[in-house]
Amino acid sequence: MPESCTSEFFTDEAVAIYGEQGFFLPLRMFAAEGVAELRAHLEAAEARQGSLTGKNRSAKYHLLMTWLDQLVRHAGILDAVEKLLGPDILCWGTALLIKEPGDGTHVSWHQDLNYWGLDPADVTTAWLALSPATKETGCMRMMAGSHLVHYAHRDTDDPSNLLSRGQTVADDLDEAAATYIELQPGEISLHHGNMAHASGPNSGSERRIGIAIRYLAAHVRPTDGPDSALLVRGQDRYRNFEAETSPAEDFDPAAMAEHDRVMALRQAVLMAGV
Ligand SMILES: O=C(O)CCC(=O)C(=O)O
Repeated sequence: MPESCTSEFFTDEAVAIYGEQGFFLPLRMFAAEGVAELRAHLEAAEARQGSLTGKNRSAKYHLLMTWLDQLVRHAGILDAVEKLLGPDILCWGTALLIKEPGDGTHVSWHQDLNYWGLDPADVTTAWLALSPATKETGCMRMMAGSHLVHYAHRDTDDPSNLLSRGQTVADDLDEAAATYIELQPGEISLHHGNMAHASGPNSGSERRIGIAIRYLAAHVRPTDGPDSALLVRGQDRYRNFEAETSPAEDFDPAAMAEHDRVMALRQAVLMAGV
């Protein structure tokens, strides 16, 4: 795992900004060599398995690949997350969010906690850019302050929407007020689980590669049936989630069997109420 940069850190002022707007960016985590190393791991996995992206944004690939397991435990990322969630932290999911140039994929306006079955809302996503995330390549857009509001959602049927059920905010949003979450390779943004966010298609000429890591404070509870998570820092005194285990090797048979089992739990949660 590459060294993290120590030149920038998540200051108390930055934490206050996160509290007000529900997101914060950028935090530089990796220098160019670190990004190249992570991207090489990801592209080797794609060469082996085929596309790893698609609609399953909670796919938990960190339970299958050792480099991703190390990334979700990365001290620099966890130091920032700890300032938001406290010392006891679970990783609930990872998603490889890749948009190929011109593939038309996008993400409609949504709030993650509307359908993740988690309470209370002490949930944050660290989104790491491994290529430029810009307006052109389809970076995320966020509505400052929307983490304090609950919007009604409806499901839509759009195959190019990366959300599993095309979940979309049903209320009118003032899209002109949205902030573009532009990131350079090696930078992360952090966003609250209730943040209203979306992203447009990639009209650039290079891949837009993001890795989203979903973190929970250990006191969060699953509300829609049994669920599982991986302890990545501190202690789990609550045991609200079945404990997940890290892979011994990439795609080893035990890890694949465990992944199948916990993804069945997850699928039931994500489809609850459909
Ligand atoms: O990567 C994107 O464009 C959207 C990501 C997203 O919706 C999320 O991380 O919650």
